[in-house]
Amino acid sequence: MSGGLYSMDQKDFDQTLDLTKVKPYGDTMNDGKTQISFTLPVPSGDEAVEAAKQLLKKMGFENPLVVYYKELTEGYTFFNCYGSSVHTVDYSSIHVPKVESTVMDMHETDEYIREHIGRKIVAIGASTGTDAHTVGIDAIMNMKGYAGHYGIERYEMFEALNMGSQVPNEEFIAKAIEMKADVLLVSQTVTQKDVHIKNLTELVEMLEAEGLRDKVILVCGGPRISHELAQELGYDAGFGSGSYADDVASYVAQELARRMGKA
Ligand code: B12
Repeated sequence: MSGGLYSMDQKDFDQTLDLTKVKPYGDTMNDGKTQISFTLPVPSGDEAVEAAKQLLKKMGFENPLVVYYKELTEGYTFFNCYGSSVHTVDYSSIHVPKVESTVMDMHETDEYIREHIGRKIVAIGASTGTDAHTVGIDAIMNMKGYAGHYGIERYEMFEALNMGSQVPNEEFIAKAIEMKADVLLVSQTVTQKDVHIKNLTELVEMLEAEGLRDKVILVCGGPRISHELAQELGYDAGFGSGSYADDVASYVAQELARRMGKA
């Protein structure tokens, strides 16, 4: 007898990809299958599982399934769940603003700077304000680099200073003036209560007050930073998770050359 557990053919499944109505892909096209985890401030037990399922339904997941749950501490339960999303997005209408430059490696960027700018580019970087996270700015600037990408300190055609973390905006600007910096690299990791917006906005306002804003290329970065947000806040460019020194150095070199009329 034909049929049985493994007899279903590909053609039995929905294979229609409509980019105006994209859903999560689990096992087959358009099944909407999604994994989601969260914590509820309730004690572990059957009522907690039921609460998680009801919440998933309200979030737009059909056939909600709690596959794992555990009390984290008294009165708090963590859940791992699956469900099928009923929602879709129109992928074809999406436009994400991006930094417009050609990404080059360290040697290509150094060569580009020699040819188009003819001197070293001075760059200073810091995690500003209250932000104590150093790993992001180090990844971009450190000599040793990050994930196989050398940081800006290693570039022959950059003079780079990494001021570290919790650098007050006043100190950062004073150093920029002293070094006649072409580029300011600002890192912001903590976004609780929008503190990154406050720190980033304050820097722009202070640069404007000093008459320096147009004299520097102002770049920010961090896990919750996008190019769009950076531009909204008055920055020239923003780089989020997964960016490397190559992206930043290439952009800065090309932008400076453009401003000098030498691109
Ligand atoms: C290590 C760490 C710490 C260490 C930092 C030590 C150090 N020397 O840096 C310590 C323990 C000090 C710490 C403290 C805190 N932390 Co912390 N920390 C982390 C952790 C685990 C890793 C961050 C990291 O190093 N990422 C690796 C780097 C390489 O990634 P990245 O920063 O995203 O950088 C990349 C890009 O964003 C970009 N980039 C970053 N900066 C720049 C700058 C420029 C110019 C450019 C172009 C690009 C760029 O390029 C980088 C490379 O691709 C994260 C959780 C996580 N797993 O991410 C939490 C995390 C960032 N911390 C968090 C919090 C809440 C805190 C505290 C407030 C906790 C507390 N209540 O005390 C304090 C804040 C202290 C302060 N005043 O800032 C939250 C932030 C949540 C939020 N949305 O705000 C996170 C996400 C943890 C969490 N899930 O809650 N933390």
